Amino acid sequence: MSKYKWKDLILLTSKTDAYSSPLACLAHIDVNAFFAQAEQIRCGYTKDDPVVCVQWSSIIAVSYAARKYNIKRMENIMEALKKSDNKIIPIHTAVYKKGEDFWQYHDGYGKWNKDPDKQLSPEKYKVSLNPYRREGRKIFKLMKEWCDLVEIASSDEGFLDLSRLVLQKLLFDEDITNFNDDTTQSRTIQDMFVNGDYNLEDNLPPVPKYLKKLKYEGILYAGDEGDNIEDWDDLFLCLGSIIMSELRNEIETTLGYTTSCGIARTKTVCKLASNFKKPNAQIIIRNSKLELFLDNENYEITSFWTLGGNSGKDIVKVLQLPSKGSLKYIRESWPTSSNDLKTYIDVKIKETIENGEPTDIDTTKTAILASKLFDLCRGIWLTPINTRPLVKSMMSNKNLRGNSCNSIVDCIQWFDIFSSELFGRVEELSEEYNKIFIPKTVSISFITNKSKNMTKSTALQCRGTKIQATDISIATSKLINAVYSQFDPNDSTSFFPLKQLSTSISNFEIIDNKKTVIDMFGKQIQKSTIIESSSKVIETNSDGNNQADENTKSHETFECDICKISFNERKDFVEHKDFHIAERLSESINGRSEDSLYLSVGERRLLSSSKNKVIKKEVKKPKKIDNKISGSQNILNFFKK
Ligand code: DCP
Ligand code: CA
Repeated sequence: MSKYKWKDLILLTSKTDAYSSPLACLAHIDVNAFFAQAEQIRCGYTKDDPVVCVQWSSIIAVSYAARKYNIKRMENIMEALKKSDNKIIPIHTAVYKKGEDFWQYHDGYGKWNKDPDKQLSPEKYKVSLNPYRREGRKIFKLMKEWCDLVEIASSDEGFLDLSRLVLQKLLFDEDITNFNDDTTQSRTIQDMFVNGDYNLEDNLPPVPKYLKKLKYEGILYAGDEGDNIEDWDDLFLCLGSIIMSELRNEIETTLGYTTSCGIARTKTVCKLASNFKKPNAQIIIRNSKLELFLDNENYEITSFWTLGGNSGKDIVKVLQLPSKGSLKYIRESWPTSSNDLKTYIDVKIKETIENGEPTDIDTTKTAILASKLFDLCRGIWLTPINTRPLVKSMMSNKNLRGNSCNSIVDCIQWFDIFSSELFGRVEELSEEYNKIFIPKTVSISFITNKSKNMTKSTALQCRGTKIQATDISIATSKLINAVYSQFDPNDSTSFFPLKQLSTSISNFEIIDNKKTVIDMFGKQIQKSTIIESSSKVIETNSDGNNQADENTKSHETFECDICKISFNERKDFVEHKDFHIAERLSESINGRSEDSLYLSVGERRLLSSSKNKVIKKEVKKPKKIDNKISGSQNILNFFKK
């Protein structure tokens, strides 16, 4: 007889509960050196070419071929080139150019290029990660075509619940069912399942001999010479390894990416296992080898991704766990249940607080913590696979250097980029869910020259059936204009140059003709409140205090501070302001002269000192370049490829 019951097997059919079955088969998959591989594939290099992906002067992803030169992430590209005797191949990320609303690659350009015009300075450009998001989406799309439950954990990592796939393979895959050459097995598990001939509390029959002959794909951790399939949990992990090998092969043959993968019963162990051997490998951890894996590979409490930060360190300190062998220590000190561990945690927290030491451990949740630690150190902490949570907000940000944002026009030029980027991301979201997403709120945040953090938000007006980049850029331009107009015009240096600037959109309305939002996202969605069209300024002082201030108090009359005309009706005044904004936007595109109404003090001084020189910008003409993108419309077409 198997030690598992029919109910454990039947649980695998449930998308929501399969993770809690001892027969669950999960996987974690991680793309190797993701950004570097994306560039290697895009530029037609091979896996043996030592490609590195560069952002300004830092290396942000290192291919495995380049790792042979002992190159590390965040290393300076010039030093890395020297270290590798110019063997590594640097490729800069795609960039937006200030004043243009599309990203493109400038291959060959970067810090290492001797021509100063080809060095891609952060003052004039903004990095675009769109190409990696696009590649990531292609990879996840393949995963989702195979598997009914995929959690996108980051841009290049995902968890898969293979439980239904393995069950299906066992019951219906002819390669497996016809594998039966054991005629003494008259009542196979397949027949019993199909005929409903079982009781949930009954133990499963033993794994038939013919199935025990199946071979794992990949590296079986601590695999034995002989019998590696003792019970149904092993068999399911073995079937899972066959499925993941096929899926990873398909990712590599169709998209070009190598991946690393971990296959086990729980997400935490899958994640450790996929990291165990890189690149291009998969590791299977049987339930019977979980503790061996954790102990022999020297994992600690802080090795788990949920405890990798300060919370893990806090636990080790407060519970006075050994810095090495913490998992074995917990297992051996509290062998039977988590209750004693909870008592110990409570005592230690009390001592810590009495000693006046800070701790972030929640004293009201020590039972949950004890149970988590008890299970984690045995490799059986169960966590569900969640489909991606509904996005709440999106941000596009730029850390500004020098004088790269020294006027309202500069702000508008950066806002154009942010708007185009955010528009692209809203489109991606719409494509992913096949719904229309309309952000209802837009905010700008910035840090002034005097290090003042400010955020200002407003309702986002969508003038068509879906949001457009210009809706966002107009709203953000209005916002910055409103804030700037409140600053003392004689003290423009306290405002410009800005040190940081960003746009965020949030409060998404989701439009679907057939389904309600609740149908689509269940409890994840909160009833959205649509913000009134009044603007709200939240200023953060250097001491961190927030001061909220409604800037739309009612007045009897409204006066335009640009042309000094008065209005009795607020709506007429707003319309009039919109006219100025439109005019200002037009100037930002077509150039402006000294007599413009919209010059800051600094700009006016600059223009008059340069003897009526007109700041002239070329009218935007999207360029079309190989594998490069031009214009938001084309970005869309590119995504649809
Ligand atoms: N990334 C980044 N800055 C960081 C971490 C990551 O820009 N501090 C980007 C570049 C990476 C990608 O995210 O290519 C994925 O991050 P990973 O941590 O998965 O690292 P890699 O995929 O590059 O390498 P590995 O093969 O070790 O997973
Ligand atoms: Ca990775």
